[in-house]
Amino acid sequence: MYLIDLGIRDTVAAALFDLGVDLGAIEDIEEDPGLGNGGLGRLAACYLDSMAAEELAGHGCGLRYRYGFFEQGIVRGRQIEVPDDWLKTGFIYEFRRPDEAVEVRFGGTVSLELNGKLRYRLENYEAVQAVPYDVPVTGYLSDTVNTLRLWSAEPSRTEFVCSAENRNDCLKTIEYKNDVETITSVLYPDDSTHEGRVLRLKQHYFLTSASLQGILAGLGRRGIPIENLPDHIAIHINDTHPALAIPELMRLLLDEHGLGWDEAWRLTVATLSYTNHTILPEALEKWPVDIFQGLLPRLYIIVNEINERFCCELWQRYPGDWDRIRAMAVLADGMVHMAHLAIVGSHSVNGVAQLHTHILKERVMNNFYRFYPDRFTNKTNGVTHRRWLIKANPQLSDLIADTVGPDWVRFPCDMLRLLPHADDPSLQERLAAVRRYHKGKLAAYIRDTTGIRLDLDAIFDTQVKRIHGYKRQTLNALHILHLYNRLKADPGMELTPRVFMFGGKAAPAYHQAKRTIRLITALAELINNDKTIGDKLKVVFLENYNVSVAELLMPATDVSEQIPAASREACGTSNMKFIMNGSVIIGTLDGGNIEIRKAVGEENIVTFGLTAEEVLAYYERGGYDPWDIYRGDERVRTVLEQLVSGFLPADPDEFRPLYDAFLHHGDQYFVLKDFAPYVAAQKEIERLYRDRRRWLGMCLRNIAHSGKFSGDRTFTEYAIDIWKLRPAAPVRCYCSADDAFARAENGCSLSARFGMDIETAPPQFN
Ligand code: 8GP
Repeated sequence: MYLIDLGIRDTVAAALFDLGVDLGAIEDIEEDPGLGNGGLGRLAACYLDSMAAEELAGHGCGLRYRYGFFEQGIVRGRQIEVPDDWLKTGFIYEFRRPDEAVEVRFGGTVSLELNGKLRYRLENYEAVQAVPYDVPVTGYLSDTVNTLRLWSAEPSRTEFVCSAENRNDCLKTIEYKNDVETITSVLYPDDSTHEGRVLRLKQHYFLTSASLQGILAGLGRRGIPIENLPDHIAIHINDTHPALAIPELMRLLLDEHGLGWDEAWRLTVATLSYTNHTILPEALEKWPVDIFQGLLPRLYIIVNEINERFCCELWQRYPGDWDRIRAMAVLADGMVHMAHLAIVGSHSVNGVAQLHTHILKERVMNNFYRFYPDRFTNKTNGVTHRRWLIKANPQLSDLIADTVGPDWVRFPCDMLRLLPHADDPSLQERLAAVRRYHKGKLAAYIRDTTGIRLDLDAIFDTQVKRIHGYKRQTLNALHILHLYNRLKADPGMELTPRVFMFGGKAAPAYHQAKRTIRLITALAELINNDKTIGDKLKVVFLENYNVSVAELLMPATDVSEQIPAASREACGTSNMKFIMNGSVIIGTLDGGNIEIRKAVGEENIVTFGLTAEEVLAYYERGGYDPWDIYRGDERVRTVLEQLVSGFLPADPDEFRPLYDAFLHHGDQYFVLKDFAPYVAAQKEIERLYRDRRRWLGMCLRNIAHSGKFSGDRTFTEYAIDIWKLRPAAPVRCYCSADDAFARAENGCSLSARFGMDIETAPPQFN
């Protein structure tokens, strides 16, 4: 990306070519820093890219994990986890900054000292050194270089030589050193054990404390009085995990800067804002008080105070309504409720798609919405078209530029100018040639890595994302099994050849997700080796799905599977990356799919299944009876029985828990309920694909409307509505005016740039 941002990639590639070196091969050697897991982390990377491109001073803070998210291997059809040793050959883009190291303190006891003023002091704590490594974030053809600051945990006690006399001290020092290094050793430690949970909390605190200390130190260096903090700094909490930023900022303001509670609280709330990325309870963390208090005793006192004051406010508003107060409290039932803390301590709370925000407001966080109606806003996700289109698909980028002019790179809504040409056969054929080139490239990769050979005329159908029950890779798998059954029963059946591709990692302790991978690999073994069905069906599980694999897949995919149980997927971002590259979505009416459908038009997407309202109504009624479907739909009965009858080339007991989840545990993600509509939608996809002109027109219309889903639009909404950010240099125009201020003054809207209507509060640049 650095070469692209500097505008010299082609020059460097040509120069290397003259030297007999292939730039692409060098790029392939570079490791993807595996510092995130799914869409949440990748989204943050997209926004960093957008902020630098738009010349805004926006930086990221994270942890420099020694081992990134595990590398996935598939051995005998099952996932194995291999440590991701991404630093083994060094990471040349980072700069260690020991001069900016700070100390983070764990455990200890809190005492009060009276020194003119009452102050809390932490004693007998364990000190850890947080050392920043700065990674420059360049912007596309811009002068701005922002920073991604990654903190590494190092021992702060000086080393000493071990001898027979100091053996115990020596052992303690070794233990301490190991404990410290564990803090930033691995992303997502296993939280099924007590030790794992404590480690996660340590990581949360380490990140938030180090980052806040770094930010405040920077403010001090610029000579800015702490009282003016929110005028200069906006701190955004990316999901619930860093919610400790609230009590930690309070601690720094109270204990280090000597402010009073009310002033500190005002500054904290005005500085912090919070995005919620999922309504799944697993991410709305709660910490048992004993763990929290033991590890962070001073923060616990602060959280207690926040809770008491908040509960008093609630009491004034809802006198006597104990149930409501308990449901909203930050501390309740022996737990610290981090999502509650995040809402109470931030001036803005946003969801990541209209439906998701609606669900937060009306259901999951309804109590809070009623209490703080002005805090809640929506910011529908967007992804960087520079990585997902310009880098991943330079051929399509050139085709777009040839058709609409070069400005689309800065003004993604210019892609709308493709619309008048969407039915032009010559443009369609040029697009078809680009797509075929990428299908060939992907097929070569799959041949080299799995030995499976693909027919480029087949429909390339892709589902890549974390493996999770709600994302319903199982629905896709059951449909494949059903298609296979149809082909076996009627070998002459008319069917456009299909390649079903899957990619994604299962969390190490998530056994159902691992079984889902095994189910897919068993299907692949069965189907790919069955000569009687010719090449009509193929199933591929792509090992170790990551950003590099995604860049290969997006441009080569005809059909993108976006099929979560409605209401569960907050937004999704791969849906946006796929449409940018001209894929057609088959999807449920969930998250971002709804807004994509609105943008591209109902005729350019295939949707099916229960709506979010229907799913939520079922949840409220305690679910539905999957046996009704089992009894009423022979196709469902057949595929389910095939899971456990030994029909698949795997131990049938392996799939018994999946079978049980569908039938005996209420099918909580509505896989059986949505099976029939999904089968019908898949037939519709096939019908559309067979009409080549129609299909290529759909692809072009998807590309044309994708500008709205550029991360530049989203992050600009964050910058203007939430962070009240002042650009370091004039923001590149929103409507061909010269800067963001022009937008404020002449009322021109983002719609000119992104081809959409959005509601934004009037910009207030401070
Ligand atoms: C994801 C959402 O699942 C996805 O719909 C959304 O597009 C993406 O965030 C970006 O907004 N959420 C997570 O990855 C997530 O909540 N992860 C936490 C469990 C760790």
